[in-house]
Amino acid sequence: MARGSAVAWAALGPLLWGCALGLQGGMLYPQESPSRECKELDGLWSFRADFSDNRRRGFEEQWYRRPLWESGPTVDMPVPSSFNDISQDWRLRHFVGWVWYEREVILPERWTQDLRTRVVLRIGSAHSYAIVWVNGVDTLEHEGGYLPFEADISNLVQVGPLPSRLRITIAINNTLTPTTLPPGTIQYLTDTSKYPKGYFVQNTYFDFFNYAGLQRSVLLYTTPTTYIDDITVTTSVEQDRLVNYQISVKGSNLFKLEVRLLDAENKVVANGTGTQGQLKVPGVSLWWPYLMHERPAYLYSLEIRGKGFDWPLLVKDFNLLRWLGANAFRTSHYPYAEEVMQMCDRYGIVVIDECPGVGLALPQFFNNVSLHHHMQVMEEVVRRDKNHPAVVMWSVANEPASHLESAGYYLKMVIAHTKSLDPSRPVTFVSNSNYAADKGAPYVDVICLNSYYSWYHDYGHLELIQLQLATQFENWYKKYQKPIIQSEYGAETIAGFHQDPPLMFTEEYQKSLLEQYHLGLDQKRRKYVVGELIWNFADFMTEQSPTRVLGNKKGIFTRQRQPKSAAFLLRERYWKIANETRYPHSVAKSQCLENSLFT
Ligand code: GCB
Repeated sequence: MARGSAVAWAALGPLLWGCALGLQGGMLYPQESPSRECKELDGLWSFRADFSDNRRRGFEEQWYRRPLWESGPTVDMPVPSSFNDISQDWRLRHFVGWVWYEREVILPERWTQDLRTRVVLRIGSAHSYAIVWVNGVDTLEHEGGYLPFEADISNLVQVGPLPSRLRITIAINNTLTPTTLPPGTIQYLTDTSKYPKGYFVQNTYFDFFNYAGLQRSVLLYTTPTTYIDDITVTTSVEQDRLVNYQISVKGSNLFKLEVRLLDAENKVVANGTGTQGQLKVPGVSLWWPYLMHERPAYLYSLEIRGKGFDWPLLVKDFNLLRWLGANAFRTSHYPYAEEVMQMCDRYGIVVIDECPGVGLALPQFFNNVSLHHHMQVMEEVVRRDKNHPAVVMWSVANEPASHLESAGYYLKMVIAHTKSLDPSRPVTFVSNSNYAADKGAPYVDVICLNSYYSWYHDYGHLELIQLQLATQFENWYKKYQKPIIQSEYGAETIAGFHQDPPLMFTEEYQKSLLEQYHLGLDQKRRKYVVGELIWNFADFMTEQSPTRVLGNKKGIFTRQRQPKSAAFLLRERYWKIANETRYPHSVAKSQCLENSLFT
């Protein structure tokens, strides 16, 4: 066990215990402009997983001090991507511990010589704990995947006449512990008749594969030394169609800010000056979701100044959403790449923006360290996504064990904190509808419910769905009197499996199950049920288990984005609803579906 503990620490790595809440600075999406240049570092990086018993050889031998190839063999690793699926080595697919990435970059001379230029290293996400060195100097640490982080590295690159060559080394640990988000546990199997010495497994409590690595873009960008660090835009439509802006400038007090609001045709419709103010927009065009207005997704721009992510796949997915007549999804179960959020703004797709609070299944996961970290993560999500018109709600978790006493306080605190970060948007968490004694529901604005009638129980009894669904809705509405979204429902379906009368796992069963749900949803749709999201958009990878056939197959599209029969059923339904409600602006009903872009 002594050895076990050493491995536990190794797998865990250093964690930021007890750091203060409150984020330093903003997290604007890097965009080229007359005053900012970007240099993408996507492409092939050198890579090594630390397979040593304690997983700490990299630290003991200080691999960051010299080029990675000098301390042992490396392989090519594409960035952005998850390291798990790239090689044929099964040990890498299931690896738990530290992996090392390295890339050399040659910087433009101006970046290293011009002291009025700030050089920033930005990592789109690193799942889940990352340490970054630049030329061997410890530069940055970050806890939590799926969100960007960055460091000003000007003082490391502007140190003399010549250092235009940079070596960036990033060590990433994918271990999930009771205090990470999502949480997990490391279990040591000590029966030496069955397991070798020191054998451990990573347990998780959620239903997707724990892909890891540099899954979004890494880039360098510049700003002037006096620069806009953050922008917050809020709008009000009740009175005078006002756009309120607040701009944080760093580096100097000597600056002048001019603010221009441009419409979709690039015509200036309002002007302002200074770090905060209000712009009046006469005859404003509001941002409406797809199918809810003759001109949906109207965007203004305010001028003041990833990718496992894959553009072709992303555009294909948005085309599929349009084809279906869907206009919403939830980022289940973590924030998606920033480029996905931008597409939602442009395509009129409403987003419930969910943080990686998934797998909160055990009582010991609701501890103070986790709470603190969870609040910090919500700050990072809101900081990153607050200015997206497509984001209509924050979701702080998916199916936490919210019937537990300790979960009540925990959820109350995370929800209150999120509301204080952004009072303009509702907050929810997604409940397992079985948790009738839900301790968190009193604090949310909207109740989101997941249920799997005739799937995880009463197998095959499709005839029970309408009754069970009606009972679910009535019980929850009676108790909380809040709008409800059916946030998951669906059936595992292997494309090409057919059976009539329907049997589980066939395309016919998925269709029939959805049909029964739709009959039940239609009973409540005009009352308090304000949205429906099927589970799931496309099949996705999970850990292997007896209930998963090469991953979760509840997609209405395959992983290759081909439709199963249910996709046509949903298409008919969504377009019918769209045609019924087009465009009664006062009624915010959306037909939605869950997404598994997993970028
Ligand atoms: C759920 C979870 C989701 C799973 C789904 C399922 O309730 O929220 O992560 O993938 O059920 O298919 O079992």
